[in-house]
Amino acid sequence: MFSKIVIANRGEIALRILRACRELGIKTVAVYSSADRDLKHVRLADESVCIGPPASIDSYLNIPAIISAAEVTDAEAIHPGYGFLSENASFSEKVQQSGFVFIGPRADTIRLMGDKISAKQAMKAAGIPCVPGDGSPLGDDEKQNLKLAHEIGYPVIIKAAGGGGGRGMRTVHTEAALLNSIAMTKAEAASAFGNSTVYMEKFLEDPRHIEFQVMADAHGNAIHLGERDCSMQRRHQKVVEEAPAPGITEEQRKRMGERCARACVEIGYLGAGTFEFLYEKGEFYFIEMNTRVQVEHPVTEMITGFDIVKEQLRIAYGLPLSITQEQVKFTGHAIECRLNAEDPVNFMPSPGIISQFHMPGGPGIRCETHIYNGYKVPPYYDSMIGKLIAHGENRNSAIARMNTALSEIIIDGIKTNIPLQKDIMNDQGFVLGSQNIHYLEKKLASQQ
Ligand code: MV4
Repeated sequence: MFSKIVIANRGEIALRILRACRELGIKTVAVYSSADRDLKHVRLADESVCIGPPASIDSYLNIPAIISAAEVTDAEAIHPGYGFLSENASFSEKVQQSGFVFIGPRADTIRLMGDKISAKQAMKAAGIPCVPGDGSPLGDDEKQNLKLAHEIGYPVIIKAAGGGGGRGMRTVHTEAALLNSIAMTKAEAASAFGNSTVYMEKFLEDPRHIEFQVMADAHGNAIHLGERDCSMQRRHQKVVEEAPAPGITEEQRKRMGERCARACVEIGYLGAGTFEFLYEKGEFYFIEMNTRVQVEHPVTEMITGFDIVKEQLRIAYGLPLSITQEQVKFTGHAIECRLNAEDPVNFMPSPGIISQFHMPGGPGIRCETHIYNGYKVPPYYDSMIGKLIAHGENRNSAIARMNTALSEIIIDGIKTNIPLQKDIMNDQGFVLGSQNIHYLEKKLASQQ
């Protein structure tokens, strides 16, 4: 195994990676911005290197500083976590060129999936069902574009190849609006992503967001770890995630999971990955692939008993997958509530000092957070300060355990979304399950 790696991230995921390293006997190097000297994982790491001032662009996105940190500490590999440089193909390339291992897929795979058109084409070719629409770049021929939309049928959606995660897209409900919408999306894409390429798809009106977790090694093996439902979201930020997805049958799981794993083998995928689907009227439609470990990976870990982050490290070192598909067993149900330092009503960020923190516990409860008494939540980064995960023998028991944990947890000194999470866990529609991607926003709008 590696003897030392750099953790190129902050907050709860940096601590999660540090814990996996400890279990595997890997020494850790924490890299941190000058606003993050007091992060829990920085204190726990074997070594730490300050990589710049608070602004992400100067620190956690500062490629030369991070690679220098690996050089001066004589580390062998770099784990990017999620966000920041985790899906930056040129970072991964520079890490490799500098003689280090990037803990993630190959640079060309990251690049392939970063372009939503090439991702869709690759997945279509690998037998993954995609949203209707030919998945090729739209040209300048207006007649041709009108014809394509007519064939797909309105409503359609125009998406930027360089977008993803909800950025750079526009829905079109009538023929009269099509050409202007294409022009607008192209112009926005050019300025936001430096790439004006757009494509057209059928717009699905009320799908669920269901994603499959996969892991693939460098020896041609791939497995799936089932699916997660991430439909409870607001403005493309997930709020609650769960596994398994309510109502998805064992046959659907096996069929789609095995297709995703097979696609991984076909494209030479390496490490942990997620296939994002829209799910509507019993059908799955691929939209994007994420080439990183995700915030919501713990719900999959809870129902499989499998450590995704440890496996990422093993795979990056070149070891074969530690289990076969037949050894993957799903037990019970897990729910994750994201904990954000924000106003629960108007969602404004709420940085500041945590005057008091009590971690909840009990059977089936897992709390992934870097906060502690007296920790100061800086204003410079994402407002997520942790995640509460509840596992139970079934969905109702997971919800009951989450409710217990939410009533126990104390985070004082800053505003958090804990009141919102309590509200969601007691919402009739949430308790019923299987709600679509618009459910939470509609609920919040009705409460205004
Ligand atoms: C869609 C869609 C409906 N139809 N594509 C938003 C994020 C990005 N990953 C893709 N997104 C969507 N693509 C088609 N053809 C609706 C969304 C969408 C969405 C998807 C997943 C989770 C939340 C969402 C919220 C709004 C829109």
